[in-house]
Amino acid sequence: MKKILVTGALGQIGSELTENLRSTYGEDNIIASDIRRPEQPAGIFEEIDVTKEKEIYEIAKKYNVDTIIHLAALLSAKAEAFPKVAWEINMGGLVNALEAAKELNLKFFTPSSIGAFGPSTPKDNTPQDTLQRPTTMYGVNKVAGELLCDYYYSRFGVDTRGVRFPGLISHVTAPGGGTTDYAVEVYYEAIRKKTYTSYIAEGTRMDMMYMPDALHAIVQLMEANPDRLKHRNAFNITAMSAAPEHFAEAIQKHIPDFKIDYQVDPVRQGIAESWPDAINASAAKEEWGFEAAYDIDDMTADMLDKVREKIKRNSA
Ligand code: AKB
Repeated sequence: MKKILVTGALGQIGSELTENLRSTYGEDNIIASDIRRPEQPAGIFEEIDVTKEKEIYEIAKKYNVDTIIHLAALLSAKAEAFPKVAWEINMGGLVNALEAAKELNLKFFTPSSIGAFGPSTPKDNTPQDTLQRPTTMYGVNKVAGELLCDYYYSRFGVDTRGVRFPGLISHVTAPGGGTTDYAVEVYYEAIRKKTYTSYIAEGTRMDMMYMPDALHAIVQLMEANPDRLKHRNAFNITAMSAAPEHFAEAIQKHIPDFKIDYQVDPVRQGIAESWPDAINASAAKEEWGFEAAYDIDDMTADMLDKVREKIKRNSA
């Protein structure tokens, strides 16, 4: 990768990835884009509505990029609330981005998710290649997206790559509209109130990952030797399998009087129960050396420090 266009650059992954890529590949080589302009743009920024057929193509051409990292999408709970909009953004945006990559001969990354699995998928040690019959609009989009990326590779030779992200945890930009968002909220509430009411039930395990590992995985996969990639798209990756009480236990090591209670949201609980408990990431390890650096304790120590500093800064 030398010159990269990032869509959805103001989102949870995009905001950190853009900074990370700028420090690795150079400020002038990263074109951030989103549907709205940031309040304080830093570096090159372009407004792109991914659902408009030619907008991605035109900006990619204008800057002569060699790679698109396509992140613009609605997350699972939002997609369930607005299924038709989710189809338009998640699928319409993806096909427009892939078309741009095809026309301009670009490398291409887009994330899939553990949401691409469904209730009939094996729940534990979920294999890389397995049954995928998701029951959410987000899941339908993700499976179709995985297949579409495979198709653009085999039919048109576009160098498409991607991972299935678990829930991502970060202290920089809040996620919005996801099922796993509780795993970010819990840290803010632990610092602010020493208590958190979880909308996901006790005992509900899902795969999770700290954002630095997610960013590293994107770059590592994009720079991987293509000859070693048997799967290319939708690699299972994970750092931990955790339920709300595991976050509480990790937080209590730093804030002993922290308490968690539960007020379950049936929609997000239903989505969570349709996803795997713990996926198997061996294909990503074998084909491009994926490895997560943070477990739940390392992540919790760092999150609590960073969130505490942030809250102090914002209230100063
Ligand atoms: C969500 O909860 O929708 C996302 C995901 C796991 O894809 N964080």
